[in-house]
Amino acid sequence: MAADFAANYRVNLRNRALVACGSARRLRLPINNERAASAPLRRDPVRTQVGIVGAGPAGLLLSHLLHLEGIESVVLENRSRAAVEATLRAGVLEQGTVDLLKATGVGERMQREGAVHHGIELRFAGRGHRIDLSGLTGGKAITVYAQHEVLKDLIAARLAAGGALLFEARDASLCDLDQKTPSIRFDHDGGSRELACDFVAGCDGFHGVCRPSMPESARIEFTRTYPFGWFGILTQAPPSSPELIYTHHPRGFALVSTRSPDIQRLYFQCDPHDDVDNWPAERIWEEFRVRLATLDGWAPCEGPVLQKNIVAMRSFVCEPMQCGRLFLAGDAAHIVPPTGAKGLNLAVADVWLLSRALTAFYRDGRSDLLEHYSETALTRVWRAEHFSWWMTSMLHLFPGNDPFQVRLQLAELGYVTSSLPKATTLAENYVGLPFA
Ligand code: RFL
Ligand code: PHB
Repeated sequence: MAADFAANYRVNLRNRALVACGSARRLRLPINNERAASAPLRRDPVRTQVGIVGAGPAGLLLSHLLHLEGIESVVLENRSRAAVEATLRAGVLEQGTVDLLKATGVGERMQREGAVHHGIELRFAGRGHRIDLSGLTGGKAITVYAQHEVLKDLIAARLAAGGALLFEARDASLCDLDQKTPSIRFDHDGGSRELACDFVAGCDGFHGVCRPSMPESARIEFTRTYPFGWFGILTQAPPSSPELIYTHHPRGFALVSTRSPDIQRLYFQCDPHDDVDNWPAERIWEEFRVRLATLDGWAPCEGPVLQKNIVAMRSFVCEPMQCGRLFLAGDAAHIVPPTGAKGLNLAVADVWLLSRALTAFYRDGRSDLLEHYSETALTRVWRAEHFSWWMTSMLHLFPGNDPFQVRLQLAELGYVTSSLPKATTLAENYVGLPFA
């Protein structure tokens, strides 16, 4: 791989300048990647081109995309492989995410085991209304395939290709982000380590260390915390519906999703401070029965509750998504409430963009895509932020149960399900806008 890289590496970029697009502060940094890719990888590598913090969808996919372009990376993850592969999160993959996973050779099991959905149902006032996603978007669809299955596929692909994934790499800290060679210090296998890189990719999620490593004066953060959470269950039962159901109800939002022919995923809006232990299975099913009921007697298929959890809901964006040689991607830079099913897909779009920019840099000696990474990514991020906020606002019960607001929600739902342009807006955002 180093030889391929050397053949491609035509330009000496020693004095090229990279401009961070921080609105609060602008940094001009010389880039020197002469030593890139030449260091042999030992068990714990000491030198790489791109140091990636976090083995979630963003970090693993970035490492995979860079590998396909002959660019070396090392992924540092503070949890164990088993813990990463067991974390229950997203389920809906946009068309663009599916196409990218397929095109880059990691979509085989997703194609076999994932379920392609061509529509969703919006349910309100006791009636269901189908949004024909494919009909409204020229044939695009979503695929329901659990995030941890995507992670298993990416980890297997990276390991099969000899990729450097260091699990249980603890206490990472970033150094010299404004220097030619930033580095990541961390503990692994009982010792302190240091990884020198050309670039650091901060893919360590909302609670990671990368975003806080940017000086406060170099970033602006936008936050909205919602006064509700989602109570999610996994149940052993056949599907209640062939398509996802997003329900507006006087007692609050409910969502019917799926995982496999035997396992279903359902959510209902709850108090974010509630405790799952307050909810025995019978109480959970009673809540679903009430919220999902239709005038013609629809009821969910029930089964044993295998897992239950509560997630808080927030919108969050950090601007810019770059500081010197640190580039943020995924939840490290932005969070959306899960109502639009956008979080994982945004992480995928970010790292696709970042991989294009890094490839242009290493292969063609162009730094313009890196310079514009933050600005380009944020344009798409804010669109998804708006869509997720809009879906959340339209479907959830807000404190005070203001009848005026409820009437507005019902008017909006009536419009979305009866107007072709409005339904098309929902459909094209839901299946995913183009990556860039
Ligand atoms: P992740 O997945 O949080 O991964 C970050 C990784 O970094 C590690 N880490 C560190 N490693 C080393 N050193 C440190 N100091 C570290 N700090 C953290 C963590 O252990 C972790 O492994 O971020 P990433 O890669 O940006 O991916 C984002 C997605 O996980 C997230 O946006 C989605 O799960 C959101 N989401 C959904 N997105 C969708 O696109 N479609 C959906 O249907 C969907 N449904 C959901 C969701 C999120 C949910 N919850 C739990 C909030 C449903 C739910 C309920
Ligand atoms: C899921 O299946 O976990 C899921 C589906 C749709 C959403 C969020 C989560 O909007």
